[in-house]
Amino acid sequence: MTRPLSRRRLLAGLGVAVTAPLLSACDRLGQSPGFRKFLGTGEWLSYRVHRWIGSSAMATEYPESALSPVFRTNGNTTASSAEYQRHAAESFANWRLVIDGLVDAPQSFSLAELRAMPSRTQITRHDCVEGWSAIGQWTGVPLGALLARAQLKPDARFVVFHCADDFSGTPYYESIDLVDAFHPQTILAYGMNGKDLPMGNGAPLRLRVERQLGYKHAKFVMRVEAVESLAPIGQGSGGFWEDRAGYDWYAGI
Ligand SMILES: Nc1nc2c(c(=O)[nH]1)N[C@H]1C(S)=C(S)[C@@H](COP(=O)(O)O)O[C@H]1N2
Ligand SMILES: [Mo]
Repeated sequence: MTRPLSRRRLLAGLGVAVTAPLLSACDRLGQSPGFRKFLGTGEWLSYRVHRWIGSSAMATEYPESALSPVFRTNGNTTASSAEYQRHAAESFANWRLVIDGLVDAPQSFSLAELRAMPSRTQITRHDCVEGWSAIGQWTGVPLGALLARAQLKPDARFVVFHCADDFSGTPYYESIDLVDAFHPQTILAYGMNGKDLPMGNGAPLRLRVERQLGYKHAKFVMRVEAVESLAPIGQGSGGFWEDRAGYDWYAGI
């Protein structure tokens, strides 16, 4: 079990800027026996090691010359719901991202509002668990900035991404902890390779959580929900593939 004091000292020694509420939220997470049981043993080890040595470590960023000539699509390449198709037909002019759950100030943002906010552009490598990788450029709003506006309640532990698409009627969703949610490279991207995010890659908005595998990068994000526990969401394992196929919830690279 992590001793908060020594870890705080370690992080301070590394010169890593971690806000106190965030760190204590992470400590509380680690101390929660339910959460420990929720992860596999190897997964738990990798989660703890990553949290110990590098809560703020950055994923590698690449120069433009490294961009893959083709960034393939994978999984769903559209969402079949009538609502999503209507938004797509309107070029997402009336689409809104909702942020709710354990927040004091629920938010909703149009695409224009998101585009007007301070943005981050990063060129990173996407690694799919199926064995392919591609380097792409992503532009979007840091998730942390949106969560700061929504003001997380103290009992919020995870952030859930509800997507517009489904597989045979089961909606796609994903979730991450607050360390990844507030990581500077964690963005909700509306741009890819200098253009609007193509539908196949998750238009109008998709998550980039660069230190984890591809399936965590939820496409077609409609709603971001702050929760205390993942148990009541979907089948309770924290994501579509985690529920369906036993994929690790913590897919740290
Ligand atoms: N909503 C949604 N998000 C998703 C998926 C999906 O099918 N639906 N597939 C995941 C998988 S397995 C990968 S590898 C990436 C693929 O992203 P891309 O289509 O931009 O290559 O999206 C992830 N996010
Ligand atoms: Mo994937």
